[in-house]
Amino acid sequence: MTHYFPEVAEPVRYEGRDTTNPLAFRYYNADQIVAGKTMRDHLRFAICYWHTFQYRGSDPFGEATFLRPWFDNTNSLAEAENRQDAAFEFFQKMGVPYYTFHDRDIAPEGANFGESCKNLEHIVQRAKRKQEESGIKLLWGTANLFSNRRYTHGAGTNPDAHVYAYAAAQAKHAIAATHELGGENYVFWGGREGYETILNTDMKREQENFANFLHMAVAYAKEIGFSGQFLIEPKPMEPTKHQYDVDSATVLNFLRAYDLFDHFKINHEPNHSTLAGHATEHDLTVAASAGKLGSIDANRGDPQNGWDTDQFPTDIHANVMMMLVVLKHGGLGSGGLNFDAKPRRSSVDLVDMFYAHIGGMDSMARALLTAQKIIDDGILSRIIEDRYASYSSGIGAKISKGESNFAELEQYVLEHGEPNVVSGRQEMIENLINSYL
Ligand code: XUL
Ligand code: CO
Repeated sequence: MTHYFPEVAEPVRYEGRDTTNPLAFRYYNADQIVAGKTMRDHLRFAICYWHTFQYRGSDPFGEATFLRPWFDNTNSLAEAENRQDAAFEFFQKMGVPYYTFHDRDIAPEGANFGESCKNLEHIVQRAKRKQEESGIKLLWGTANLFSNRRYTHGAGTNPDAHVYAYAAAQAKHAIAATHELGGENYVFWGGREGYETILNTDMKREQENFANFLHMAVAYAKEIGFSGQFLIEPKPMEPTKHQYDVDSATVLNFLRAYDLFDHFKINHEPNHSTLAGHATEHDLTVAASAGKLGSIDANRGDPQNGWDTDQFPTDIHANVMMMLVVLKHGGLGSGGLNFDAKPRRSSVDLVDMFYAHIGGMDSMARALLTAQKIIDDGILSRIIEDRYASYSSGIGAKISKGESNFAELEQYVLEHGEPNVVSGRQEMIENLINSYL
């Protein structure tokens, strides 16, 4: 069998923070126990197929810069097999437990729908063997319902029922493939589920149709016995001008409105929150507070760019803010940290794929250790407890239990006069967090 990454002969190892080896982990020590769980089980890292094995470095102004040896420009099944061999070699060398894919990343579209399904089934059977041999598991699968020109007006929100049917048929096979491979989740990201101009759009109808699409997916999962978690990945724009799944709050409202709440959680992506004008920790907290934190597409944006740059998450402070929310809400469950991230176009070498993922894994591992220390020290939770202490007794407890009313509260104010304004201590708390970094 060809070896695609001869430069990195052995799997990447943990060598501790003082190592000078750029191809070693400084913080990610898979078997190290943190708060009763291994780092492996806390972080549940996944490598994505699309950026890592499909993306070739092209941008709107220039051609491919990554000359990957698994491409032969035939878009054939043989090419897909080579890509799959490269992918599994890379997963194993990086020591991640999981991977993720779109149906069209792993297998090419055929001349017609039936042929596309056959291609997918062939690659799925091969993936099954490779998963068994390597122990690598599928975190989630999804359908690419946005690249082909047929989806230019959307998939599950398309104004044409024929395209809608095509998207449903494709999703059916992608769910079946995910099930076949033991996928622990299945993702819906609505890249084209939105609109360009309201002048030609019936928004209510599109949203109702999309809700029906998701109900059909739930019914199909039940029919085939797929018990993985369904996830929706919010993003406000790009490629569509206005996408319906703007942010966590919008998605939760949609799920509640269309009786889908019990069947879905959120797949959060930091760079998508940024595009929605939120801090990542805000959007994550909205999902987590509703018990809907499903998984994370770990990446970061660029504060100076207004688009989805999908960079590796190497900002330690941002990662600590993220891990604080994750740990506080009991971890990622069946989700994980999926690197929906790509090296820059100028990082042209195969070895750059290793540096990129090592950086992401080490930064998240370091953030896990730091966030757990902050939690263990208890200062932050005491600050929050004290801040809301007035709701633990007296009139505050009555308010909390929903047992008060406006007249009683007016009487309280008449008796107690003007409240004492207390400091939020924001700067002190920010300094405290920095003292852990
Ligand atoms: C696009 C994006 C997707 C989803 C899966 O911005 O994040 O790759 O994660 O369709
Ligand atoms: Co994503």
